[in-house]
Formats: sequence, C-alpha cells, structure tokens
Amino acid sequence: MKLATVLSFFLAAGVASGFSPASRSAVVSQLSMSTSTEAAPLTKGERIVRPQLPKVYVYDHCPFCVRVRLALGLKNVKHTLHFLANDDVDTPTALVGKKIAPIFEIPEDKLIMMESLGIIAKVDTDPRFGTTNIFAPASGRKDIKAWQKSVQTLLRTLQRPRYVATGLLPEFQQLDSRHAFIKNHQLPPYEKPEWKGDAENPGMDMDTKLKLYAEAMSADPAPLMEDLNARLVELDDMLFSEHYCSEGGLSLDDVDLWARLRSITIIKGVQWPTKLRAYMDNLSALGDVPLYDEMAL
Ligand SMILES: N[C@@H](CCC(=O)N[C@@H](CS)C(=O)NCC(=O)O)C(=O)O
Repeated sequence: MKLATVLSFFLAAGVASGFSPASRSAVVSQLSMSTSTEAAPLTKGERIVRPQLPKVYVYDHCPFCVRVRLALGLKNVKHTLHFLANDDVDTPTALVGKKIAPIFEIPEDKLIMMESLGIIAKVDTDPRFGTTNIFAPASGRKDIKAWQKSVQTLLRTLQRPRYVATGLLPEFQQLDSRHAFIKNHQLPPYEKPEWKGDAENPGMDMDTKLKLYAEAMSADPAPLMEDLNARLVELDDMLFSEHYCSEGGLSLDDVDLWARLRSITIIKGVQWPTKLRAYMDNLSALGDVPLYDEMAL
C-alpha cells in the first residue's frame, strides 16, 4: 500500500489535508495542467458530527453499500457502520421489512431509508450533512456503463469466491453466513434460476454449489486475469482524471464506478494502470473507505 494511503488512515481529516493524495496531486496537476477548464479535486469539508450519529447497515462487499459509505466519507459525515452478517434476516427485516443492504438511519429524525441513490440524495441535499450538492448528477455515459456490463461475468467469476474465501469480511465471519451467500449467488456460467431454482425447478443442491465455489478458488486465474488487465487498460482510457471519472468534477458517476471497482481489489495480482490506480487510492483516502489489497487472494 502507498505511504500516502497509509498516512491518510491515521491522520484526522483536517490534519491530513496537508498530506492527502488529493491536495498533493492538486499541486501536481496545477503544474502540469494544459487547460484551465479542469475542475479542482474535491477538498473535504469540516467534519460533521451530529449529536446522534447516522447509522448505515451494510455488507462490506456490497457495491450499493459502498456507494453510501463513499458518499458519507467524501462529505466527511461521521456515522456508525453496522456490518450485517450475510444470513441475518431479522435485523434488516425489523428495519425495512426485508433482507436488504444498505439501510440508512437518521436517529434524530426517526427516519429509516433504503436504496443507495435515494440515501445519497438525502444526505447531499440536507445542510445538516455539510455543503450540499457536492456530487454532480450522473452523466449517463454509455461507455462506462457498457464497460461495466462487459466485465460482469468475468468479475463475478473472480470476485464471488474470493469474498467468502478470505474469511475476513465481516459479513462472512461464520459458516452460516458464507453458506447463505453461496446459496444465493450463482457462479458463471450458471444463471440465477439454474442456481437458486424457480417455479419449474428446485435449483442446484448445496453440495454442488460448495464444490463449484471451491473449484473456482483453486482454478488458475491467469487467463481471466489477462482479460481483466486488458479491460482495465480500456477503462483507464475512459477516466477523465485520477480524481474523477467524468469531465466536470466529482459526480454520481464516481460514486457508482468507484464502489464497483473497489471489489476488484480483492483479486490478487491485478495490474492496475497508473491513472486508474491513483483514482482508486485517491477516493479511498478522501472517502475513508479502505480497499481490499492487503487481503487479496
Ligand atoms: N437498489 C438497491 C440495491 C441493493 C441490493 O441489491 N443489495 C443487495 C446486496 S449487494 C442485497 O441486499 N440483496 C439481498 C440479499 O443479499 O439478501 C440499492 O441501490 O440500494
């Protein structure tokens, strides 16, 4: 892990601003900027500490949950993180009536919400949570969407077995929770109905699912990695800068893209192109959401 990233984990937001990757590279980009139209990287606002902290219920691996964690981090809002076990049905059901994450709670309003983008819209328009509208709307870029779709199968194959195999993710601390995930999350080439079953078929038995996950973990990842590394080079070309992906500055494009890319860091040996790696590190530090590199398999 880079020293700047390590430092940012230990320094308070205000203190860190002199050392953070964002401010350091702002200087670099001022020196090297060829046009004056590039939006400045986000400068983090004051720490927001409400008398009753908002709560976020998450699974660590869930990109929708990471969207919310990143948005709160970038807005510098102190919050309590509750990591749900993957087989915990009761806690989310008591809060919102079903098993889902993320769930957001504002205790001072007695408000409980689900839906990541709705939560972020609430937080980014409510002045109690700092400067409003720090995220530009999603651009609707088709190239990034198409890229995400094109790597879906590849990433599922590599990421899903690793989430459970690390043994370190908070939602997978116990066997029941790992089995709950494996039961419900198909591995390619299987589709959801084949895996989980539907009205016409009972789905695959658990022993077969466990065997397929184990086989996926023991398979040589080299051919898939070669593909992934090439796809990341393509994505690197689509990235506007190491601070935000779309022209104009930080936006919901970043909240979505970064949250999804974070999962890739659980795969050991990925070759990250320079700009993309800096983007991952910059938003991790600024948003206070750690990457998985240290536990990658
Ligand atoms: N549209 C929702 C999607 C949330 C979602 O699908 N979360 C997944 C976890 S990644 C979930 O809780 N699925 C139910 C389950 O795991 O049982 C959002 O953006 O918040």
